[in-house]
Amino acid sequence: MWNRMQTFSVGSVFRTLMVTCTLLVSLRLPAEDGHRLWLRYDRIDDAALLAQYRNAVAAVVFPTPSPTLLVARNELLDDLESLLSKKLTSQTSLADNCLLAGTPSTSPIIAKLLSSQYPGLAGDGYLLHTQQTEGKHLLIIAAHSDIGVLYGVFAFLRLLQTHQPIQNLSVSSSPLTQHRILDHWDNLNRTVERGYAGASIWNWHLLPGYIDQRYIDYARANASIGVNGTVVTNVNANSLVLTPLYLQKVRALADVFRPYGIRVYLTAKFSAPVDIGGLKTADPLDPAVQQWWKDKCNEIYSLIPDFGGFLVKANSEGQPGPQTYGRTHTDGANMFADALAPHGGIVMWRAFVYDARPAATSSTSAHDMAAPDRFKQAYAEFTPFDGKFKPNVLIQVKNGPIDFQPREPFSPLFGAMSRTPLMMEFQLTQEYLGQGTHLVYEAPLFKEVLDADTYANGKGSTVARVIDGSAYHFPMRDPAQDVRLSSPLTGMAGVSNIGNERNWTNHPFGQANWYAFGRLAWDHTLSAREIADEWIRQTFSNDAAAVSTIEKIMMASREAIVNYMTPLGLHHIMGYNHHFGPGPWLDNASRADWNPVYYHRADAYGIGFDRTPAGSNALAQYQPQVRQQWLDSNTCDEKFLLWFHHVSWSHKMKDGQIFWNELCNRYQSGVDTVKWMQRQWQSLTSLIDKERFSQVSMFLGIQEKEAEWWRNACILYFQTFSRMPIPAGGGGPDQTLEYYKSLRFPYAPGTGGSL
Ligand code: GCW
Repeated sequence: MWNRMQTFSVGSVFRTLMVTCTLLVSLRLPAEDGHRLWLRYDRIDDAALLAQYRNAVAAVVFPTPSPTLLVARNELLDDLESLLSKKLTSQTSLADNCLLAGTPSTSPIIAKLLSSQYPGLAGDGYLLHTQQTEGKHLLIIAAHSDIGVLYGVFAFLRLLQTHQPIQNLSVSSSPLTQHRILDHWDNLNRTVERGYAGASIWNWHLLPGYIDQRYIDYARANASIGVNGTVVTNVNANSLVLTPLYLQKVRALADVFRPYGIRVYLTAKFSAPVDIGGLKTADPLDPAVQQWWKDKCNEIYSLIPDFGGFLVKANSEGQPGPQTYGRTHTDGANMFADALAPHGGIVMWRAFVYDARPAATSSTSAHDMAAPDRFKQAYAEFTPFDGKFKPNVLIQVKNGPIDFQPREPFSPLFGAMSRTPLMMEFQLTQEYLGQGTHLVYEAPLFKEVLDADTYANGKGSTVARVIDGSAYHFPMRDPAQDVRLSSPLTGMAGVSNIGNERNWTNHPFGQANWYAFGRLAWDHTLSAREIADEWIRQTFSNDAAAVSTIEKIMMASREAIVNYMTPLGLHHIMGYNHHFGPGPWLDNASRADWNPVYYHRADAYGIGFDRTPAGSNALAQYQPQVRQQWLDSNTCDEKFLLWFHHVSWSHKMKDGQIFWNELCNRYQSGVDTVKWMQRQWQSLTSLIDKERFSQVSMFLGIQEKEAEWWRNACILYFQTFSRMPIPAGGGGPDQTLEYYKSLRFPYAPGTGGSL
């Protein structure tokens, strides 16, 4: 060693020093690799505003008797330092223009304020409030709970990052759903089912010894948008995660997340007592099986006292479940509920169930167009059990009846389970929305579902109010008081789009979907536009032209993808298994309801799935007012037309065109919107950092090509039935249908090699 060191020349030492200095300098540059998400906290670039903010926060009083309050204080001080270029420390005595943060137990001023002026502030809600006390101007961030203070800190920082006034604040905000959870479809081998952002961020092999900084960054990002739970494993579950070796790893993650108010949940494979427990059965009514799960829960809680509970996919797509043993969903869910209840855990039991029978023994052969309507199956399986689940069970329902399509009507279950708490499941990862490369802002999709009226308890029983409990437990929330009067279990889940890509989501705009999910789970009354506005300001820039241009792109993007993939109510016509690209011609999957032809039903007469009483009558699963609005093909909202009707190619549309021409025009307009999005983005060259600008430009190029591919392939294929010419005005297909049919993508991402 010594000899080798002796061989260093002065020159090489100098070179090493230079390299080190250059590295240090470049590390200090604001790298825009996207890792910072919406938490950039760059110095306020408006001089007047900067001066105003600096004056407004002259001092900070922030006692920290808990790990969460310590995280909150550090977050506040660090971010203020970078936003304001001003170092603040927490002091003990109040001063003029002082920021005071805490809970009733850390400050008598806060105790008085909460009881006198905000008596209704709920659980983890927060308030931002300014007042004069003993001649001093105070800016108060307060909550009843420590985590509420952290939420308040992030809300305050959001005001600064989005350049809002902070002189006179009287903001209070409480979450409208209790469980705001990211579902990771991450496997223990680090593949991610339907993941398009690299490998899983959980490095199971190195846990528990190695704590990746990203786990902390992840917790912080989630806390900043109010997410308070994470299911770290795939619903297509692996019992191994419940073994002692893996539970130690899960515990390490839980320890990291705890100060950020994030609980860890696991997926429970129904067959675990057999897989890892040495039992002969996993029958939920067998006392030995029940005891096994109770013991397992005791073991988990001894390691992770705030463990959240289990998410279970049972008797769906090959997963075992209670029906494997001749039992019901209630038997299965309630068994877990009993094991978790003593510890305060919950069960999220998925309603994504469309045929318990394995494909091989299914009666639904590949070509059987009379096979049962998959649309109707979750309702049929679950409504008989309404009111029969234990109180700590939530039924987790996907937003639509089929599977996260670009557009679906809301799942009829939302209007049919008045005695069971239902949890929303949205998909953030873009399995059916252009996967890793298409810019699609999903908040308009989420809002369309949340704002839909189920009429389950009269007009105004929107899906959002079913989810937050207020549709049935009215008056649960008094908006004047911002108070929850009663509290059944409520929740919203988003299937994560996060991977180990440096920028988390691969496409920089994927971050917006993660962000929007958290914000809507907290407050579903926010509009998609408001959320886009605040996300853009924090993520890119407060420049007015940048904000308005990016907002226009985002707001147009969801309708664009509907148009170039599945306009007018088409659904499930993508490639088999990997779900990449168009495949409307596919008809040889092992089950009828895995085939695109089963869904679009194109023939010489027309196209679409008749779900009226003349067809499968799935419409009967909706309340009469909803049914009525979709029942007649002449009055049905055209965006859902082919979801419910088989219409002729010359069906008269509301704008006077025949259906075939409208279909072609929609495909074309989807492509046109993508081209427009590209032009808009190009106008931002000088306003966006180089790295993200060129990344998004390249992705938009891919999106344009794929939009054209979808248009060409679908129009050529459907034309074999309509036998009508493609109307003028649209770009024509540049290849034959045979060419499009011949394309294969054996290594398309997201299947984890498991499909
Ligand atoms: O969307 C479909 C996916 C499957 C997924 C399943 C589910 C996790 O294609 O990959 O499995 O739904 O939600 O269970």
